[in-house]
Amino acid sequence: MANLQTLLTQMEEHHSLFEDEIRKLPVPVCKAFVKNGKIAPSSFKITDHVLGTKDVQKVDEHFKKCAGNSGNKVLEAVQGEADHSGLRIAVLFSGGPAAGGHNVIVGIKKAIGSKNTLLGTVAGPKGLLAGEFFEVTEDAANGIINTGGFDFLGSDRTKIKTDEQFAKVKKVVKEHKLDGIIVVGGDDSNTNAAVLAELLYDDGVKVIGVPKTIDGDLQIGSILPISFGYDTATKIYSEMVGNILQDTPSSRKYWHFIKLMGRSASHVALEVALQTKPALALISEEIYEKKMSLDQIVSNIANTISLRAASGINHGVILIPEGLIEFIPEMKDMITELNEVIAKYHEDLEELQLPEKKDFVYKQFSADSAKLMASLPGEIETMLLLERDSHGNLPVSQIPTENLMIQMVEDKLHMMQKHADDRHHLGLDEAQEAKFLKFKLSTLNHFFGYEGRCGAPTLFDAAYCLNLGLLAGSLVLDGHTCYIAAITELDKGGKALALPLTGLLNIERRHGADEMVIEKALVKINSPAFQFYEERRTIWARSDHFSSPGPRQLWGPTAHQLPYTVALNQGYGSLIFNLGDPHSLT
Ligand code: FBP
Repeated sequence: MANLQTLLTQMEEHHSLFEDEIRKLPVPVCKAFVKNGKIAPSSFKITDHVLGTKDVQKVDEHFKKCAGNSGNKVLEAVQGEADHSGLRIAVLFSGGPAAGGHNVIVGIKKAIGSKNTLLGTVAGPKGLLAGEFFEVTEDAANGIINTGGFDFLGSDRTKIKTDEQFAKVKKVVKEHKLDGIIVVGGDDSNTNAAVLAELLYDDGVKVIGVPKTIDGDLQIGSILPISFGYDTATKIYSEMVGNILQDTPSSRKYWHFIKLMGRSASHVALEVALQTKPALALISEEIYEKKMSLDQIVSNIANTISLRAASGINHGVILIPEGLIEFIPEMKDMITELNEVIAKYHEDLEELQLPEKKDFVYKQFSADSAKLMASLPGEIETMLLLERDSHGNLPVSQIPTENLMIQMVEDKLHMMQKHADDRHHLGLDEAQEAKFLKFKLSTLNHFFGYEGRCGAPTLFDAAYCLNLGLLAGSLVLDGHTCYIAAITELDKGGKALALPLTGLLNIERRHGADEMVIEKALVKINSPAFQFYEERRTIWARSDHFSSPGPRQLWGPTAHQLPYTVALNQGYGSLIFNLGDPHSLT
C-alpha cells in the first residue's frame, strides 16, 4: 500500500490524529486525589452538613438502612491512605450519553488501582440484570482517555423497579462477587442507585452515583454545580448556532427556528443563548411561571420578527427548548392527564394501532384536554402518544415543536400584515410599516440534540469526569454507600464531596403514582444566569448583536472556560475553571 493509504488505515478504529493527540492531553486533578505528586484515592471526613428535602422523614423511613447509616451527612474527600485489595467493582452507564463518561471509568480505574478489579457493565442497567460484565484492563482504560461517547460500555434506560428485577440483581451480585456498583446517570438513574443501595445494603455491596446528563437538570445549588456532559454539549450547540447566526446577516433572508435538546429544563437553551446572543430564546420555566398561553408565545416570536423587519432586518435565530410543550400551562395540564391515562391503560394501549389509540385516549380525556389535543397538528398529536420511557418521561426529542412554532408564527404574521388592528401594538411609523408590509417570512427548522452528546469532552468535562471517577472509586474503596459524587468550588481547585442520596429524594407524581425521586432542577427565573439573559435580551432581539464562540478548544486560552450559567449561578468572578494541577493520564 502507498504511504498515505497505510497512514489512513492506521487511523481507523479511534486512531484519528485528533483522538491520538487528546489521549495525551494532561488533565487537572483536585488536590484530594494527589499524593506525593501522583494520582491516588482519597479518604473521607464526615462534615456537619446534613441534607434533606421536605419529604425527609418519609424518605428516611423508606431507606432505613442507608439513611440510618449516613445520617444524611455530606462527606468531604481528603488526601488519604485507602489501600484495599481484592474488591470487585462494576460500573454502568444509564440513560442518554454525555461527553466525559469514559474519563469517569479512567478515574475509577486509577482510584482502585491494580489490586482491585473493575468490571464494565454491558449496555447499562439491562446488562446488570443480565450479569453481562467484562474486565476493564489497564490497556483498555488507556484507550478511552479523553474520548467522547459511551460506546466503551453502551447504555440503556431500564429502570430497576420490580421484585423480579430486584431478585435478579441480588443473584447477579452474588454470582459475580460484586463489592460495589457505580451508576453513572441522571436524576432518575441516581434515584435508582439509592434504591439499589438500600436493596444491597445487607449484602455489603456499596452503590455510588455519578451525576451525568447533558440536560444540566441534575444540579443542586452550590453542592452540585452541574452534571457532566452539559459543558461539551452546550459548547457544540453554541458553535453550531454561532455559525448559523453568522450566516443570517450574510444571506439576509432566513429565520432559523432551532430546537435544542435538554428534556424538560431549559438550561441548555439558556446557556446557548448566553454564549451566542440570538434574537430570541424561549425559556420554558419563564413561560410556565408567567402562565403564558401558546398564543402569547407565538405573539412574542411574531413581534420580535416584525420589529426587526420594520427596521430592515429580515433574518434571525429563535431558540426553542426541547421540553417547551410540557410547560405551556394549557398543554401541561393536558399532558399530565395523558400521562395518567397512558400509565393506567398501558396494556390496552399497547395492543392498539394509532387511529384506535387516539380514539381510546379521547374517550378517557376531559372535554378541555380533548379540545386542545384535537386543535394540534396531526404529527404533534401522534408524538404525544408515544410510549413513555421506563422512568415515565415523554420522549420530547421526537416532538417537532419547532415546526409547530413555525406554522403558528406564519399564521400570526399573516394576520398582522393583513389587519392594521393586529399590528397596531407594534407602534410602527410610516416608513417602518412599509418595510414590515413588504417583508416575507422565510423559515428553516433545525434540531440540535444528538450531535452534542458524544463529542470529545471539553477540557472541563474531561477533568470533571476524571475527578468524579476518582471520587466514586475512592468512596467504594473506603466502604461508603448511597452517595452521589460531587465536585464544588470549580474556580478554586475543586472540593470533592459525597452527597447522601437519601438527602436528595422527594416525593413526586410520576407515571400515575407518587414516587421518591431526585427533583429535576429547572431554570430558576430569579437565578443570576436567567436575570442576566433577561437584562440583555431586548438588545439582542433588535439588532445583530450575536457572538460566534467557534469550536471548543482543548488547548490554548479558551480551553478553561466554564459554562456561563454555571459561573453566573455559582457567583464566580470569571469564566475560568481551576480543578487543580494538570496530570498526564497515559
Ligand atoms: P438523560 O441524560 O436524562 O438520560 O437524557 C439526555 C437526553 O439527551 C435528553 O436531552 C433527551 O430528551 C433524551 O436524552 C433523548 O434520548 P432518547 O433518544 O433515548 O429519548
